[in-house]
Amino acid sequence: MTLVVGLGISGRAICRHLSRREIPYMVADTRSAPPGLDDFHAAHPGVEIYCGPLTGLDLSRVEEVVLSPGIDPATPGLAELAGRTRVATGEPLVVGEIALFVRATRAPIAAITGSNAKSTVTTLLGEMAHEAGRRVAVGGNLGTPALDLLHDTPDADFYVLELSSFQLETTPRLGAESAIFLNLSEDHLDRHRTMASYRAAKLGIFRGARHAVVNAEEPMTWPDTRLPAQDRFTTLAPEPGEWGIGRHAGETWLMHGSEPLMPAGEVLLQGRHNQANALAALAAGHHLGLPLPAMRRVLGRFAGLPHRCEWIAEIDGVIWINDTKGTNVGATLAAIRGIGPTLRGRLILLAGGVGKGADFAPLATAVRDYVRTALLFGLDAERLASVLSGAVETHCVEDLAAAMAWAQSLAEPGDCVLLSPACASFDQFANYQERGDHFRRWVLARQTGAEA
Ligand code: UMA
Ligand code: ADP
Repeated sequence: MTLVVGLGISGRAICRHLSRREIPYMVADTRSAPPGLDDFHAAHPGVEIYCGPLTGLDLSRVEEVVLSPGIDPATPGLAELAGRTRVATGEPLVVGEIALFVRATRAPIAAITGSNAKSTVTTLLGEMAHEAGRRVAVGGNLGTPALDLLHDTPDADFYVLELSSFQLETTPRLGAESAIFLNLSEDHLDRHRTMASYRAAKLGIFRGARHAVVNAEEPMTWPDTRLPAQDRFTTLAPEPGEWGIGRHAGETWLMHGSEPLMPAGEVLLQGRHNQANALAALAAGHHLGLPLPAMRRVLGRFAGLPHRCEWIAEIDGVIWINDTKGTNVGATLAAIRGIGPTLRGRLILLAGGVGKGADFAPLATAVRDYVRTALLFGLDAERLASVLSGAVETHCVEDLAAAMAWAQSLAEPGDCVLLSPACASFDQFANYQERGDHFRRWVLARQTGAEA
């Protein structure tokens, strides 16, 4: 009997996968009443479901445990199973959904991880493959859960998977054709506790990989072991063989070593950090045999995903940008540094929520350089204020709505109101999308009012 832990998006995908393969399983969820329980019962009649603390579970019939990413393997009831292996296969007893994915397909996998830019690079690489006429399926931590891709696109030439540290932590061997580790900055320390164990989880992307793409400027993204092939990207002038940014014909170009690839100005995504993202996608695409003209066309037209530095409106000379996906310090820094220098005025920063144990201090310098006022809300508002108040004027407010109302009264023509919270949303919202949607609705309603 397999035990599936967690009844969220991944848990349900794991159950569908096991049902399709007629592998017997039961389900456990640590919550007393997980959302959607009745629907699950209806879709999977006869499947045993346990709700509550995992210490109350009888594991005597369990041959394998498949964890959802939101479940910490150190949870009491599971922690005792760490290090145990399955007698039949010698694999760890406790794995995650991606271990089942690897077992079920022989198609090549391009895998993307990092603290930021995973979704952007995953989408870019997927679009590049489509453009090149390849049968590609894209998902994982973004969009369709990995195991559903196998069912939806069983004949894929290759799979492009965005993978989180939580998913990699429970994947014994990924065996990726190309493994991309974009960057590493503080995130999820409430779960991983130290940067060393957060990084160790992410390094799982390289287990069994044939090719790596790493950030030349961030040694923390480099594998600890030698892989058959490796590409490095940088936003500086590239060393021979590196993917970087250099001068060609009097212009700034994306380069592969000394070979010019495309003018940087033709990349529609804005900001230096997005040029790094483009280079990472180009390096992986090159390894996967995608032709440069197809990759260039995608970079020339891809305007970015919603909720990532998304331009919503300009009202009375003030620009409103939704970067709700800025859920950690690294992303918010990239947004401030990317947008700040382009303004006539200054930024009004809306930030706060659940800081996941991160140190906010690295924000102070960029905030001093580009922010007029920081309006802070949510669980960690005070902690943010204690770091930022030395740099700029700060105010702690009840919630995002209050922050937006205040921002509107403070902003001057030429300014930009930027929602880039540096925090997760779940103290006041269901998820980051709901937070961004709230921002967008509020702004668009003001725009309609302003135009009326
Ligand atoms: N939960 C419990 N008890 C349980 C099961 C879940 O309390 O028994 C709680 C968890 O603590 C968590 C929430 O329920 O807060 C969701 O957990 P889950 O594992 O059921 O999550 P899914 O709904 O399966 O969604 C997951 C990813 N979420 C997490 O890793 C927390 C989604 O990424 C992903 O899109 C989805 O699988 C499909 O692959 C979201 C995310 O925030 C966007 N990811 C983090 C990030 O990107 O930084 C890692
Ligand atoms: P992820 O899936 O890793 O969360 P996203 O592509 O959704 O990545 O972007 C998350 C956040 O990171 C957004 O706020 C985005 O603007 C920001 N971001 C994008 N690229 C970079 C980068 N190279 N470095 C730092 N932050 C980035």
